[in-house]
Amino acid sequence: MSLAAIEEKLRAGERLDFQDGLELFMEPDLLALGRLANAARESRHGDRTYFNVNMRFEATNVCYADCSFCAFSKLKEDDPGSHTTTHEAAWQQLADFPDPRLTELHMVNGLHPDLPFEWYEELLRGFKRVRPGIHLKCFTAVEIHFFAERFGMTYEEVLRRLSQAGLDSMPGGGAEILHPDVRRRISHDKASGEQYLAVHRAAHELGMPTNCTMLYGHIETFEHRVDHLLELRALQAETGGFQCFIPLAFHNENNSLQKLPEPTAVDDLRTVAVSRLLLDNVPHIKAYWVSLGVDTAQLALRFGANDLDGTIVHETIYHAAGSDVPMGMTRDELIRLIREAGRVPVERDTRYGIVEELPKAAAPEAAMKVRERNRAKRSLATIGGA
Ligand code: V47
Repeated sequence: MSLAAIEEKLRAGERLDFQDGLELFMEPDLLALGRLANAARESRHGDRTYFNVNMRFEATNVCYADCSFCAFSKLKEDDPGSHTTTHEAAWQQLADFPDPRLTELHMVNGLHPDLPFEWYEELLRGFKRVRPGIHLKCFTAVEIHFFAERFGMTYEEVLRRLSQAGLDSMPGGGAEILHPDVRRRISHDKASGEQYLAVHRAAHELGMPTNCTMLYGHIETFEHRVDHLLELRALQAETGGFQCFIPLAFHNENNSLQKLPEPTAVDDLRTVAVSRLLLDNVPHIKAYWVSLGVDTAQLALRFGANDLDGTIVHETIYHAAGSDVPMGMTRDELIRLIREAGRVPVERDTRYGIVEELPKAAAPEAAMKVRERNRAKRSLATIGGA
């Protein structure tokens, strides 16, 4: 089917299928694809582009799983570079966060073989003690599955207990590629694709919102990507619990897949665009600036994405895998990126409640600068002439 035929389907409100997804990934005209995705984005969100003031935290990087793309985890507690926080140090870090606008703590950890379940519960309780208003977006579905197996609980029991301790929502990490042919080769010893989805289903049934991701640009094919997106779409049709989808671009340093090239900017933008078109029931598509790089993330705001993630402050997973983006960004920098893309910056909380909607720039910043310079010159000339 041609792009024009897919466009016709979209206009008629028809759902895209597997074959359409493949065609979109194969479409050579990136700008035409981007235009379709941008139209879908604008019909939902107009120019609104979300970001938040958040911080990343990892309690431990000790992980018994051996994912071939991962550069962040250490197998054992005494391996060089491994670390596990104390409760006090974790709480202090949150208490010391200087910006009162902080709304979210995003925590992802390794699968530590020895920490008791109560340790995590106490960690969450302490976070809420030091900053009662903070939203705790913590633990991937892979971690929840690990807790369930290790501590002999159902997903529901794990989630209920963590929620009673303060957990508010779950991030989307750990999805990688859901298809077993890929998963078997890159992350064979953790939750399967089905288990990843089952944990999210359990969270949604408890009323807990979650995000979802896809790690692309390594050994998978376009078929695997389309399959992955359609699996997520099917679960969303059932539960409606996904808030946001985040395509994650593979980084190749310091891991066992380092011989593979990383995805190009064209692949990044195409993946964002196809995600927006196939995941027609997931409201938000995030251009995670750490994973895409700042420039591509900004461009992605015209290819279907309507969110940039947040300030983050201290990112570790992508930096371990060779990313050279900053460790964090200021709120002003995020606002500038969004404005320069001609969009309206909207500071949000994790549930997409609006914290502050900022005005759109009157013109792209570069043009503003020229105008300001000309205005300054004119007033100098007036003074000179008086
Ligand atoms: O699960 C690990 C991925 C994920 C590499 O939910 C890698 O709002 C690329 O899930 N190259 C963690 N990717 C990050 C994540 C996330 C990020 C931002 C926002 C949200 C959200 C979730 O990072 C992991 C894994 O899929 N990852 N190593 C790598 N070498």
